[in-house]
Amino acid sequence: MTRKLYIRPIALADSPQSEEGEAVRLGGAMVWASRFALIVREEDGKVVSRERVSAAQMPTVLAALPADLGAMAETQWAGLRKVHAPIQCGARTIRFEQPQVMGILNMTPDSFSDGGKFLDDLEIAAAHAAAMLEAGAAIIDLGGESTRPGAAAVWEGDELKRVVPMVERLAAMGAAISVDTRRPAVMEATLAAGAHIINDVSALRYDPRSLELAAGSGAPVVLMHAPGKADDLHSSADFDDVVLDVFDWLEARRDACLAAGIARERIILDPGFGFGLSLAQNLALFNALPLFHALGQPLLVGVSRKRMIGALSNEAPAHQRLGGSVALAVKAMDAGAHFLRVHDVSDTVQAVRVWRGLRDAALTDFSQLPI
Ligand code: 9MG
Repeated sequence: MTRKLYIRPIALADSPQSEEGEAVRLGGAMVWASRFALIVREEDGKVVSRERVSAAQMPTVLAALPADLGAMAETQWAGLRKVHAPIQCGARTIRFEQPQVMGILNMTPDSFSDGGKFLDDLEIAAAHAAAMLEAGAAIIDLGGESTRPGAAAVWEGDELKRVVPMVERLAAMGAAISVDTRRPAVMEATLAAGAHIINDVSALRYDPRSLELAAGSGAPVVLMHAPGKADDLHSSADFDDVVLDVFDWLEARRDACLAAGIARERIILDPGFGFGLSLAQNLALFNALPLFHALGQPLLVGVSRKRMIGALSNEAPAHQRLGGSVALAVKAMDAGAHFLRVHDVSDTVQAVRVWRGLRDAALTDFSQLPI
């Protein structure tokens, strides 16, 4: 790696009429930014310069950069402002101008929050999925293998038995379905059964066949960062700078997927909160979410009921982390996240609606109305 440049939005606004002058819209979401930090770091990971630049100054500043940084900067500047095309999930169209809620359905005995609740009873699981859809979930994310720290790996045959019948039920309901799996055989069988999206917490690294399978399927893929090897996603990493390292990692995985033939419009990126990160690293990454728009892909955030909330709230157990989950969902929306992966769909959808109402009002000119 030679030296690299990053454009991090640092002043966000709820409308283009920012106090600080011209603002640009991030990732086609209802979020604008008027000021940015241009960060340069050397090959050894050291940050060597940081410069504050306004949206209005950006074209001039970028044009004056040396060639090696200029091209990178132009790509990121375009990525930050990219409006993402909707994705089609069967009859459902998922649009990105407002945050979309992805409801979690774990058909596992051991997931950290809802393990064992749905595994043995398809009817209870189907009723829970139907309730999440009715409450406003745009997508159901179905998993048959727990990704919590220390969870035992599942035999592929068992994973298939857990998820395929449920995919068929969800497809019959007309749901948009993503499947949380690391195994190409599970991806293939669930897509054939009616699933639409692959959500792989190993970012298609666990099995080398996944890249080819995903490319051939034409399905959208969620690539999540995890610092560990693909079979140990929770091992911690030695970061130079957690934010910039995760950015580089996601960029490299995105590029590997593009090289394997996955279309750009089908790639969704996810910083992977809670996977192998300390509390301080999770918080730094969360505060830096707007930077990830520079990768030019829709962003997914999964923090629902995670340990970082317990760590900040007197070790509250997973089922008592609703307040923290909604607080982080709102912060993620403020940062322009396109998808929120959550357990508590109706509470999160209510937060999305209130947030959206505020944003709509910020875009409305009330000056002509009587006081
Ligand atoms: C399966 N799973 C658990 N946590 C997750 C997260 O944060 N993101 C994604 N994409 N999947 C997750």
